[in-house]
Amino acid sequence: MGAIHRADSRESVVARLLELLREAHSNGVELVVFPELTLTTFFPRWWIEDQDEIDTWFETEMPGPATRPLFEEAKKLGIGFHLGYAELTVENGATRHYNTAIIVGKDGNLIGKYRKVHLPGHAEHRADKPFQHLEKRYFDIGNLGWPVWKGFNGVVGMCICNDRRWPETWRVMGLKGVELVVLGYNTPDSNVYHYEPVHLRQFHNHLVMQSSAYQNGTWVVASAKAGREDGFGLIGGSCIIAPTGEMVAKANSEDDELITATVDYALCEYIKEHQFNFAAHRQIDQYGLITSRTGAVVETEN
Ligand code: CDT
Repeated sequence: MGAIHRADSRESVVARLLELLREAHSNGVELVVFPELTLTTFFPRWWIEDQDEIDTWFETEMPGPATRPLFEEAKKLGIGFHLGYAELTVENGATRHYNTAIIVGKDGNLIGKYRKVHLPGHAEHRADKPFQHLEKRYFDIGNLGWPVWKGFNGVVGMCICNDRRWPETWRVMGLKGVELVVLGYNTPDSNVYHYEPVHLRQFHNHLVMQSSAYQNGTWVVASAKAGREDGFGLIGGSCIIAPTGEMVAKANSEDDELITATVDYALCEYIKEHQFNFAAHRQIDQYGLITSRTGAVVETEN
């Protein structure tokens, strides 16, 4: 997806999604992957004090009035889709805000929902910075783990943006036999904490997804927002990665653009049965620290 500005309405975004959906359908596509927080600008870059105003960036129902046309058209065309959005919900009497994604099947029924676990950025206002990254202020940590579902002739899972940088994300799904991970992302072209050249940000984006695809024997479909939203750049670089770690399709624009690939699940077996045959080679008695310790502690043997 190209840029979505602060003033752009959800209706105008959905009109763009519908165009992509129809183009995808005419290309024989079965599943379309839209980005993280598809329906609005990447609002965590803005400091907002008033909770009522913050809540205007969230969806209280899915589908809602603005998104229903997308669900209806997809069902009519018989095409599935993945959509990231900000979810406002009430759980056990408490209001919750999640960075959420769903997969909808070709029959229009919900296949699954995921809520982002690894929220990046900060919670406080950094007034000295040109933009903010306030996911830790605006969202609660996802509480659904990393489920996988049967769908699109394989085993499908999701993660969202910063989750893709963490090997734990992928290994949990890998241990559940995932064959296709779909994810959306909004990665600013500059780092909010320290200088980093754009080429390095794009390199890290692809590096983590290509290595994770290979290490877990899964296809990856990664859908970015790109271009400059109200002057703030996003790296884009949407791509489709095979279980060998090879990139088989990549966006070459910063606008709305369809890229496609045919997913051959036999390639998952090739990796899962040989190099990353978990049952044959994993040594779980050596991995305890991964779930018992959060931060690194220098702990030498001498
Ligand atoms: N949306 C999102 O998760 N973006 C992060 C940026 C991290 S920099 C604070 C990412 O991993 O791309």
